[in-house]
Amino acid sequence: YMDKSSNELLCELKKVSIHTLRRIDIRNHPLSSYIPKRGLFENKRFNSCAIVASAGGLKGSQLGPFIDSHDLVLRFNHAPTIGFHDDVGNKTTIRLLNSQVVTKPQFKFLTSKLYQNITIVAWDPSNYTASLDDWLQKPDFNLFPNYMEFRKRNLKSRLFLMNPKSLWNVWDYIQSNSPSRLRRNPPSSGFLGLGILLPYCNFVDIFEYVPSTRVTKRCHYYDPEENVACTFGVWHPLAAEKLLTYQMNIADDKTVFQQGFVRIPGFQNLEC
Ligand code: NCC
Repeated sequence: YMDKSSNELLCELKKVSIHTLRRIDIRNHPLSSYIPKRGLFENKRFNSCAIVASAGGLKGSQLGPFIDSHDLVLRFNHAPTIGFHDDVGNKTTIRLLNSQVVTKPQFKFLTSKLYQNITIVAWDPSNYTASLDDWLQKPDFNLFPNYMEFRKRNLKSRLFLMNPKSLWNVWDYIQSNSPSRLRRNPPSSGFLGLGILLPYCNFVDIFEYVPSTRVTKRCHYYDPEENVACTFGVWHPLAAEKLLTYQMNIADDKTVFQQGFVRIPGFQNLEC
């Protein structure tokens, strides 16, 4: 696996099932009727997509205008843009939220402007061996009440749930392409975001996920807290994800390590 090409790795990833939860997946469950009838982006396609990792290394990067020049911009959790436009831009097309952000009162999921008028995908980790029913009965953080309330308040909202099986499909993929044994913790939002976008984009630029020369002890660009685990991982298999992402990258090293982004070709243009 060490010398698989970008193309080989992506052709493998293309076969991994990564989907949002659909009504038919949970047919008779009360949650089912709250799920949007239409799928995530269906037949929509984007040329350029940007994923903004929340890393401290983005601070001072001045990448904002370039990030905003992408057709789609994905951000994570409660990562703000207001006050940080120069470094991270202000366009947000989609947010990927972990279930802590959906449930913990401090994030004000139901009322914050951060989550209005955009597409949202929320995810919650089931156990590796759990069935969909197990997960519905016992999610890690119970995101279903707020999910239903959010959808009730705005019937046109584009709020999706990730199929929890997809998390472990992605984990299996990372493990099978990693030299060391990984703990069974789900991938970070960062790698999940890549998996979600690749079918819809000609290419995906991921900002400050593979650390550039701006690398810092700082966890987030929006918060002074220092914690190197945010960049290199403790719970999520972050280091393995990042190595694999670097292996899929087609940009030159100056782009990756000076400018601070990797470019991953979308599934549309692959020859497998
Ligand atoms: O920090 P977090 O991640 O919200 O970051 C989003 C994604 O950006 C990439 N990242 C972040 C910081 C950094 N220094 N380097 C990076 O590469 C990672 O790919 C990361 O996934 C998450 O993945 O959802 C996570 O969420 C936080 C936290 O729950 C939310 O920010 C809400 O406060 C988790 N931290 C804790 O639970 C304390 C983090 O482990 C994973």
